[in-house]
Amino acid sequence: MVTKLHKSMKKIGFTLGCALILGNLTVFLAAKNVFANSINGNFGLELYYRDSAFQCGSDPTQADIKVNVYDKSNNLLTTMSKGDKHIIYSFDSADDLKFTYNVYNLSCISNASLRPELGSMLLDSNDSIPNIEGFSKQSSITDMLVGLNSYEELYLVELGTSNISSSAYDLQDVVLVVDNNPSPSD
Ligand SMILES: [Ca+2]
Repeated sequence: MVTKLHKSMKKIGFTLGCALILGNLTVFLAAKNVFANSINGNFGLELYYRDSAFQCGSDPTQADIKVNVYDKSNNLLTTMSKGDKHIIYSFDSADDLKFTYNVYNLSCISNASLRPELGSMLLDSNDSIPNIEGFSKQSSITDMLVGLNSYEELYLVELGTSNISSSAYDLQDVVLVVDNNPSPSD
């Protein structure tokens, strides 16, 4: 009787122990999932929608472009307007994200149209910035970055044409700056 009870207690203890270990493992895995690995001790990234320049032909009226930020599973993380900064804790690179663009305020594109990305470039801080003039006297990528002290990555977007020899292919229709050292006080 005593032995039987003892065995039952041991079994319960074993089951409880397994449940606790599994519980901890689940918490651990969940934590790993939420916080991306970081080499600098800070988690996540800050997106900064630095600038945009997009217009209809020679009409200098500028588009208002909203940037929708998704993860690779198509979960919408945020929608940004020019000048916005947004910290995302779950990812460490723009490479982990997807973007779509809604265009407003242009005569040649109906309001709120979803505009496809026809070209893009993700640069590290060590990469040289493409030397491309802005279309129809728009600021170039380099102009748009004047005064910016540092960044981890730059995400450059072309929404006008996929023809890389066209003067409209200026990769500054949307310029996103990625900081991998985000601080909530920034
Ligand atoms: Ca442009």
